[in-house]
Amino acid sequence: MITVRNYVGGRFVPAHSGQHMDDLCPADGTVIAQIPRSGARDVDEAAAAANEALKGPWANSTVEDRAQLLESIASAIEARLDEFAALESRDQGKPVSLARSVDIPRAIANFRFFAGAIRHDHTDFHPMAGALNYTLRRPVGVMGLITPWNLPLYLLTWKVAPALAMGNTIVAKPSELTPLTANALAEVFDQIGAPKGIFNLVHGLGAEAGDAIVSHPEIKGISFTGGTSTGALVAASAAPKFKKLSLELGGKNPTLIFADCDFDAAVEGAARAGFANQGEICLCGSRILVERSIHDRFLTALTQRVAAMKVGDPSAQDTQVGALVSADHRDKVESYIELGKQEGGTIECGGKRPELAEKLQDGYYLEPTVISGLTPSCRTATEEIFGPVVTVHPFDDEREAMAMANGVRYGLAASLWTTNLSRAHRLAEELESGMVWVNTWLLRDLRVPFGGMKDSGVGREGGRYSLEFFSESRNICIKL
Ligand code: TXE
Repeated sequence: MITVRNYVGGRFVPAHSGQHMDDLCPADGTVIAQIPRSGARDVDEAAAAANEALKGPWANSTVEDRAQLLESIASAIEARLDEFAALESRDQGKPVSLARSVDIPRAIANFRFFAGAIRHDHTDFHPMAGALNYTLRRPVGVMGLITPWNLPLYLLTWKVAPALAMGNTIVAKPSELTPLTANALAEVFDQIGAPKGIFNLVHGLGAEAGDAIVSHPEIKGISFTGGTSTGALVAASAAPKFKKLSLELGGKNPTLIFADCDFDAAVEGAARAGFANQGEICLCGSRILVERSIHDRFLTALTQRVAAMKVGDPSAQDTQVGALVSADHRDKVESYIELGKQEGGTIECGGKRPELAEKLQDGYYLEPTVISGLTPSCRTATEEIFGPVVTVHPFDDEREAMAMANGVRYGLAASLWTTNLSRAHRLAEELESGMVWVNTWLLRDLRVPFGGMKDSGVGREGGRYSLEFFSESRNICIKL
């Protein structure tokens, strides 16, 4: 049993409430940790520590100081790679092989990438008649970082690294469902002797600790990743205080399959996009739109591929689909499968809990599920399920495909499978989506803008977009 504490001003401390919450292991429902139930007072102290650190030697740190700090953090995580991967898998339910090959390496890469990014960064210079303008980028101040449970360390470090790179200090709150790798990250800060107070971690519920961060007057910016309805609450609380705000929210992303695609690659790509991390990735392609001439053949091949996925113990190396993050979340996903049936869908595969070994009986498993026969505008096909469920729909031509792809409130990501180059360019431009992949999915270059349009969020992070978000630009105009 792990006892987690907050990390404030370089010390591990309990919450003022004295209360703890159980952290459950999705694989078997056992309690693996106790986390502090923090509130406004804890956030106050964390914000004060972060403010204090802003005025200390950190304020005079050079780009090279900060780049080296980020590299030290990366190396310290790398030295504990297996431990971090095991923690992430136990806490989240994802296959340990995925945590080891994707989540933790990507967290390490986030620190190394932003160390490089600030070393090579430059700012604007605008000469004009009789004067010169140049832009300075200053830290925003104390940044509040609120992160979800699906990619816990990966998404937290995606914000921590650029925030520190630009000289800010941090009050972060990980999801109450998956606090363990954030806690291990605090241990890393402690172990490498990072300046005290630059990274503060407060655990607790969204409506308590999370809201206290968003509404805190000393916290000048909020970067939030989570559900769209929570994002609306965060925006409503932060906007009147004119905080810098970045919102990465939900998605209901289309995977568009044209008859001229590389068929086998498209089946493989659609399966991966639908079910990676149990479908618990905001970028997952959960609406598969297939040109009618290959629809039936595609549906059969996809169903075979998905039905063969190995579901079960996240700690087994050959598991492809682990446990969902919580019992509540599995209930939610199951309620959508029921809704899909009521809306007239056919369950092609999955749709129920798998039969697993005795020791996994209390885990939150669900078979990967493919549903066909639904109208594309029904709730199952347009609302974010965020689990191992995809719906498959036929279309007749590009116009209909575009109307279906764009006919949802979300606009985060899309993937397009075709060998027709001009169609790929044409439709990529028409898709209402922050990111479009052609003949691939989740191929990431950390320099590119990441984020969504419509109800999928506000703002972009990644590369210079992160550096801009985590800084204030100041123009200096010098008359010659
Ligand atoms: O996320 P929440 P939940 C979607 C997905 C999922 C749904 C709800 O559809 O089923 O959202 O998941 C903190 N003020 N995504 O409820 O609530 C919370 O503690 C400040 C998509 O777990 O959005 C956590 O740290 N903070 C998504 C973080 O917000 C608050 C990933 C996210 O939790 C808060 C996760 C408040 N009032 C869920 N309320 C993605 N896009 O990747 C909660 N929080």
